[in-house]
Amino acid sequence: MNQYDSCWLRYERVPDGRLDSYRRRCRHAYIAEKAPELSAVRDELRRALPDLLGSDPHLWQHPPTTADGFLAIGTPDDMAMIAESVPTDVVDDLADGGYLLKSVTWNGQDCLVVTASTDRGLVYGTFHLLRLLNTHEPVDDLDVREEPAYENRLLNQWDTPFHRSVERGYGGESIFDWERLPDLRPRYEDYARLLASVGVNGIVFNNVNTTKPERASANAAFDAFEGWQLLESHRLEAFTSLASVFRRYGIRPYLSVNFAAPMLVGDLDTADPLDEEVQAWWREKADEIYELVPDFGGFLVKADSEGQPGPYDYGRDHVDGANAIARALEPHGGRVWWRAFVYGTHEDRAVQAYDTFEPLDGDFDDNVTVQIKNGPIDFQPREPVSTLFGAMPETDLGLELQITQEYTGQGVHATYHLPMWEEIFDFDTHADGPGSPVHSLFRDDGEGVVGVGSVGEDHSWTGTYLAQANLYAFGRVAWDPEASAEAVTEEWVRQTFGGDEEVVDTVTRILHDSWEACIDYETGGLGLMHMMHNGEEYLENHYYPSPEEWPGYHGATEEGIGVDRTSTGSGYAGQYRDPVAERYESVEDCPEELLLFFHHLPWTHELADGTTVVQRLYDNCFAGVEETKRLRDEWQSLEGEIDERRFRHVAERFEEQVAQAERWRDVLTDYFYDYSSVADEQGRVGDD
Ligand code: GCW
Repeated sequence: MNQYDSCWLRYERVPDGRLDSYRRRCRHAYIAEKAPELSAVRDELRRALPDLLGSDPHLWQHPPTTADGFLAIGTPDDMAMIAESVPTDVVDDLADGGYLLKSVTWNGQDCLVVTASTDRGLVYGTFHLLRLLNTHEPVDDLDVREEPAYENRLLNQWDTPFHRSVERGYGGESIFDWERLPDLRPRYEDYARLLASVGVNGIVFNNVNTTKPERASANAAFDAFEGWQLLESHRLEAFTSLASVFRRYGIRPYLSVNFAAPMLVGDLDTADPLDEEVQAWWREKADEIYELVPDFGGFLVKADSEGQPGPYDYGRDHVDGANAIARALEPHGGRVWWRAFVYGTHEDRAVQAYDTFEPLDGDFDDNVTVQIKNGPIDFQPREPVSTLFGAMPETDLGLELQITQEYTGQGVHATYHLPMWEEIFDFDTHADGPGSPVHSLFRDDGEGVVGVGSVGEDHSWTGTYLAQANLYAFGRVAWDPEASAEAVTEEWVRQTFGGDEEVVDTVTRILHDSWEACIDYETGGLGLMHMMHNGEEYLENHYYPSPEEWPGYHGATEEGIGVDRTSTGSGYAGQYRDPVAERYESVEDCPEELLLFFHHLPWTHELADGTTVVQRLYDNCFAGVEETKRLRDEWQSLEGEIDERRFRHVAERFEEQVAQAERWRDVLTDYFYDYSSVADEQGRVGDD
C-alpha cells in the first residue's frame, strides 16, 4: 500500500471505447531530449501510460517509423516534425507556460502534438493531455491553446523547518525533512507533480513566520520557528537539493526570510535597511544563493506583522525595507514578495493595510510585489475583498488566498473554497471604471496569485481527502480565474473518484454547497467575523466557537450587532472606489451577506424580506447545520461506490463536522439571544 494518496494523478485504466484512439496516438512518444523538464515529462508518461492504456509506452528520440501514430512533445525549435505540424508563430506568441495540444496527421500517421515556447509549458501541456485521458475525453480532434492568466502562481508553505510543524496545516507534519536534506524523499517529487499538474510555478518552502514572535501565542507551533536559519550558508546545500526536484517541473524555489537576518544569520548589530553594511549583507547573501540556485525566485517577507521584525524597528517604512532587499535580488532577476498583512495600531484592523500601503504606491522598486490577503481581516469564511486591489496602480500586487482551511473547518469540515474564490475574482472593484473585476488585476509581469498550502505527511496529504479539491482548484483558478467553477470541480472529481456519473454529480454538488453551509453555522451569515477562537485545550491549533473572544470583532450590544465601518464609524467602506463605497455605506444597498461587517444595526432591524436581523442569524445558523446534515447524507449515499478507505475517512469527518456545526450553532444562537433577549420565532432559541 502506498504511504500516501496519489490524489488526482491516479491514472486508472481507461474504458474500452477510448482505448484504441488513445493507444494509437499515445503509445509511442517522441520527446525532445534536452531540458530537465523533459526528463520529468518522460517520467510522467512512464508512470501514467501503462496504467491508463494497459501497456508500456515506447519512448523515441526521433519520429517513430513503425507506428500508426504517436505523441510528439517538444518546442518547434527542438523538433522539425513539430515545426512542420503547427503554426510556429502561434507557439512563439505564447506566454511562458502556455502550450498547444493538437491532433495532426503527419506522414500519414495520427499524431498528437504537445508544444510550447518554454519547457515549463511542455510540462503543463503533458499534464493537460493526461487529464484528458484520465477523464476519458476525446483526443482525435484536439486543438487546445492555453496560457496562464498570471505570470506568478505561487504556493506559500507555512512549514516550519526542522520542527516539521505546519502552521495552520491539518494534514500532518511537514513533508519537508530539512534534517535529512540534501537527501531527497520521493514525496517531494510527487508534490512537485501535483503542483505542476495544475500549473503552479513557484514555491516558498518555509513559513512566513521565521522567528518566534514576542507575544505569547496560543499556538504551540509558534514555539519552534527557526525558518531564518535556512539562510545560513551551511544549510543552502539542503535548499539547493530541494530546488533541483521542483525545477524539473518548472517550479521556481523561494524562501521566506527574516527581516533581521543580517543580525540573526549574519553578525551585524543592525538590520536597518538604509545601513550600507546591511545592504551589502543582503547582496552577498543573494549572490551566494544564486551561485547555487540560478533560478531562485526570491524572498517572501512578513515584516512588522504579528511580532516579526521589520523596518519600523529602525524608524523606516515598508518601502525602505522591501527595496533594500529587492536591490540585492535585482541583478539576478529575483523578486521580493512583501506581505501587506499588518494590523494592531488601528482600532478597526480592516482599515490598516490600505492606510499603510496605499500612500506608498509608486515607491516600491520594480522587483517588489506587495502580497495582499483576499480580504481586509484574515481569511474569514466570507469577507469583502481587500480595498487595496486596484488601489496601487504603480505597484506590482499579489493576491494571497488560503488553500488550507484555517477558518473553514480545518482538517475536518468539507469546505470547498473555489466558490469563495470565484466570488472574489468576479468582484467588480471599479478600479478602472465599471468592469474591473478582481480577476482583471494582477496581470502585469511580477504580479500573480499566491495560495497558502495545505499539505502534510498524512495519507490524504490534506487532513481530509475532500480538501485535496482546494489545492487542485487553487492551481486551476490561478491559471484561469474565469474558468467555470463547475467544470474545474467536475474535472477534479473525475480524476479523483473515477467517471461514475452519480459519484461525479454527488461529489460535485457536495463541494459546491459546502461553503455557504459553513458560513451559516460558523457566523450566522450576515458578515460577522471571527466567531471562533483558537483553542488549544480542545484540539491543538483548532478553532471553535468561543464568545469570550468575539466582542471586539462584531460589536454586539443589548441594542444591536455589527460594526460600523461607514463614514460614521471606522471609515473602512470609504476606502473602496464609488459606487462600491456608496453601496457599502448604505444599509439598504449593502449586500445582506456583508451587512453586519459594514453596519451596526438594531437586532430587530428588518431586512429586505421583512425578517429581523436576529431572526436571520438564528435561521442561518440552523440552516447551516441542516445543510451539513444533508451533505453528510449525500456522502453516505456513495457507500460502495468509491473505495472503502476514502469513503470511511470522509464519512467519519462528516459526522464530526455535523457535531461541530451543531455546537457552533448552539453557542452562536445562545449568544445572540443573551444580548438581544429576542426569542426565535420558531422556538428553537430562548428560555425553556
Ligand atoms: O491568520 C493568521 C494566522 C497565522 C498566520 C498569519 C499570517 C503565518 O492565524 O497563523 O501566520 O495569519 O498570515 O501571517
